[in-house]
Amino acid sequence: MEIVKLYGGHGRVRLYNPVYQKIPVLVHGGRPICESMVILEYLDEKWPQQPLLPSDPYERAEARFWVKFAEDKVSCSGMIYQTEGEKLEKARRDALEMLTILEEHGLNGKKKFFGGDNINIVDIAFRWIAHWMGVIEEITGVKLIEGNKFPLLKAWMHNFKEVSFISENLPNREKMAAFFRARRSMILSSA
Ligand SMILES: N[C@@H](CCC(=O)N[C@@H](CS)C(=O)NCC(=O)O)C(=O)O
Repeated sequence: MEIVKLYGGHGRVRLYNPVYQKIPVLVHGGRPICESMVILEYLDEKWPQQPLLPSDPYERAEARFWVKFAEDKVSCSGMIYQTEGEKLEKARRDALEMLTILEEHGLNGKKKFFGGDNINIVDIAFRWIAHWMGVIEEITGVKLIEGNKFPLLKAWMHNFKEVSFISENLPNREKMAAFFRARRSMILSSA
């Protein structure tokens, strides 16, 4: 399997994802598949021996609900590193509201993961909370997950990053911080 992960503006992104020109794009057998969650559903259907979605229809619907929630809300965290002043304060409030919903409704009553004992598509949909969000907190100075506020989320972040195939594939934190710091100053200076 050839996995192509490129940043926007590069020719191959335009070639593989001409509609949105965004990453990630999975190129399998020369054919591109775009949109993170479409890619995950493709992997689930192509390699059913490693299921990402539950088999029970009701549980599948529940998982899809949270995946949609993750997609809808990823932008509020993105806004934190792209803004300052009042807009940043609004993005901070929105992100805290999203985390509170996850703590109270998403993880409550669950086991180690959103998927129960094992990682499923919902855990992967919220991967950015486990790794990327800390980087954004560091470069903006906005603290979201602090003290004893989100015990279930904190435990989940720990469990998620403990899984070997996750920890072995996490992007380098320093490189991420440098990338997003530079991107933040570029966005703010052109605003
Ligand atoms: N809904 C899309 C969102 C993709 C997206 O926003 N990708 C960003 C990076 S996370 C991107 O390619 N931005 C353009 C750029 O970085 O130049 C998905 O989940 O795949």
